Amino acid sequence: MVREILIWPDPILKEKTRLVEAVDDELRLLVDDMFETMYHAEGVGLAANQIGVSLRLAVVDTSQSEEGGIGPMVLINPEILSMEGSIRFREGCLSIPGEAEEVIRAEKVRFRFRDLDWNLVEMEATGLSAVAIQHECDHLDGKVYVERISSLKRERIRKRMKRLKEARRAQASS
Ligand code: GNR
Ligand code: NI
Repeated sequence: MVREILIWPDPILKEKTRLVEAVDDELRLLVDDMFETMYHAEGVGLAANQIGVSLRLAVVDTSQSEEGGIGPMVLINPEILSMEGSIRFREGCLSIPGEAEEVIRAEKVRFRFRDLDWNLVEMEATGLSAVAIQHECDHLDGKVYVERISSLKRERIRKRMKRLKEARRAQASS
């Protein structure tokens, strides 16, 4: 099922998510919905709290967007172990539709997560994949990329998101 994606700012997006304790059927269904929602929106990643579920869980698939990309991949309780280098990348976010801004990120990350079989997996990523991992881990810590840009740009985006939400509310009630 395609779920509704929360638009920033939203109190749920600001909360730090809680660790996943076990994989059960409910979690597997949630993961299915996250992939369906991400592909429907043509994103390269999606964090659970973007669909209103405050769990440390994300999906990523950069395989169609860059050579040697990663995914489809489920990240349960992901954490970044180390970062290297620097890259300026124009980021978008499904919770901030129609916007994109340059953000400075690490060019290479080493990260760890559990997969659906509860195996502990350690991996390295570079380029877009590294940016996506950092972007999703930010979400799971209650942070979005606009907190890494100038306040002038952020406040401009805040106004546009307010108008977007008002337009959607008007649409929904007509
Ligand atoms: O689809 C997405 N594209 C993207 C582009 C550049 C940097 C990060 C991203 S992640 C984003 C999907 C999303 O909002 N994930 O939380
Ligand atoms: Ni995002």
